[in-house]
Amino acid sequence: MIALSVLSLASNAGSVSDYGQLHVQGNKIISEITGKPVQLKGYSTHGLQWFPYVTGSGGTIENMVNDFDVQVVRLAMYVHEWDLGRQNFAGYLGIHNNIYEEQIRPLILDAIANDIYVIVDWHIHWNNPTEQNKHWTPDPYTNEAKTFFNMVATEFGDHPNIIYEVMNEPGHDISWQQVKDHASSVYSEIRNIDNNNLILVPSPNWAQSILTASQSPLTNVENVAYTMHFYAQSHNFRNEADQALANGIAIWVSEWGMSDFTGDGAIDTSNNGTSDQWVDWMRDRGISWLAWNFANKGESSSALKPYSTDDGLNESMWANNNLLNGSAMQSGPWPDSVIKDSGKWIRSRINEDSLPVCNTDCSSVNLIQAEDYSGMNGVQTEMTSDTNGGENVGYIDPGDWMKYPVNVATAGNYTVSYRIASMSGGSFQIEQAGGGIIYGL
Ligand code: IDC
Repeated sequence: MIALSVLSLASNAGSVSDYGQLHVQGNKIISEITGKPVQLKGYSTHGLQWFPYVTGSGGTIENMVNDFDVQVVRLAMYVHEWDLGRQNFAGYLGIHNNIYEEQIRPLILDAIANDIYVIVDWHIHWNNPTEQNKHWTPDPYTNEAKTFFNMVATEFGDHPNIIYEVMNEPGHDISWQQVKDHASSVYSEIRNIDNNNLILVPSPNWAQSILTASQSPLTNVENVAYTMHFYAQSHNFRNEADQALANGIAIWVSEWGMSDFTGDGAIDTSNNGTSDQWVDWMRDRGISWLAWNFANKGESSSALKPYSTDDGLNESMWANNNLLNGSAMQSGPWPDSVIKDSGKWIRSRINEDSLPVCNTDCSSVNLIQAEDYSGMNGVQTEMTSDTNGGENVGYIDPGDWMKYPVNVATAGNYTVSYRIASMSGGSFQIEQAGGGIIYGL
């Protein structure tokens, strides 16, 4: 039996109070508070050395939480990146060796103060630099990463807010084994100090070959999810990603953009367009995501327009530009006039309910995964190799049930189809709120 109940979903603010410690279980991220899968949504920063945030109370993070309802923010800490404009190496191991003290540390504190999750990202593009892509970094800086994450874990590891991303992206020249070597080394360093928080490991080939990662994940590790990155105008590898889920790994999209892979170019905000298909796909699988990027750069993936003197923003609230040599970011709040189309679209997708529910038009709901129940009696989930399956629900005895929050806002007739298999027959029914009304009879 399936019980449908009408529920309102938890608000976005205060995500860490709502969900607490996160744990990877099979291909899902589970909240220790609700015991159920969670999907978290938010934004990645741009390179904080170029677009520094206003830190502290009333700063950029607080306004991202208030205005954009982010539940998680990713701090892209560039490590060693050739900066064409400055003809020097930008980042933590480059000329911005103050970036941890000036940006990362205060922004972690801001995330904690605002009760959201925060990803600390070792933002490297690890590949052999070419004439065209001079910024690629030919070294993952594993030892430096260990020292860095040791420092972060020592100070913040007892906060469930913290998520470690041991590397942004390994390029096409880097083997999966090389990535695993770096990741295991940093993993052990973090686990010596912090046994609880989630660790994100990049999948190979610019975090796109998630299938490869799923075929040979790290062994003897706990609470590890694999990152997958895509740019909606350039990439569609959802089928491979479904196979990766079926292989049993948890996926975390720590970076995706509505633009093409350069971070710029046209974007598509249409229904069933390139971004819509991806975001629906992540919603239906409960995959957490962070959009690239929350900054005011003149590129289409950036949420905000480059500021100008007449846009009504209060310049005294801009980040101190001299400190890090960057283009200042304002603390917010941001009037609609400075938010780009991509920013408005992402904001509305962050704001929608995380579970696959139908709030307004139930005819548009296309898939609720069986294992995404919000409560149950007597059943168990298991991996399946069925197309788009992920997991299925089994061991169903008489009287067992699963519950799904579906908010049917408009009265009407709706068709529900379900996929079901049984070796010995049986019956199945859909009820409202556990029994009063039985549908479809
Ligand atoms: C891009 C920025 C762009 C910057 C470039 C090099 O959008 O302004 O000049 O990096 O630093 C990624 C990377 C991410 C890229 C993004 C878009 O993780 O750093 O940002 N991208 O190219 N992977 C795939 C795409």
